[in-house]
Amino acid sequence: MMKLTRSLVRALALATLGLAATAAQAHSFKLGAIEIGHPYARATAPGQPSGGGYLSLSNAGANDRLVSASAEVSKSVELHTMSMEGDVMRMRQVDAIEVPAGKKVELKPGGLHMMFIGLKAPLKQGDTFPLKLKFEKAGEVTVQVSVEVPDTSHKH
Ligand SMILES: [Cu+2]
Repeated sequence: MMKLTRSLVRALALATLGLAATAAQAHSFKLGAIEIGHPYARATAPGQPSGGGYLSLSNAGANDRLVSASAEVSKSVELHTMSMEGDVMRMRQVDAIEVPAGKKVELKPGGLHMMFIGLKAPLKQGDTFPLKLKFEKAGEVTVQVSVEVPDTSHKH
């Protein structure tokens, strides 16, 4: 009885380690022909109402569109684009983000991004949280977002 329990515990511990290692090394997700690379969010200060989320979308299949995103960490997740209006960078909500066939689309600071609106708690560096992405054709996938501190030298 004791022996069985101990080996079970060891097996569970090894399985957990294996999963953690895989997540840290790869940190990309697949949904059919679409690969979702390095989903991350910026760490936020206490009281900050919203935060930015970023990832890359590589599409080896037919034209598709990212139509919505949702996460437990905030009331809603909006898809945003940034553009210059005169001398000012402004962001505005878009209905969908096009993911053309054979292309890689980057959601990154200063460009297309996700916005976690109405954060329930600050996003802390090192935390991860699930994010559900919905594509028009490929359907839905849940990815793990890692919370990172903004680093201007770190190109995504
Ligand atoms: Cu935004």
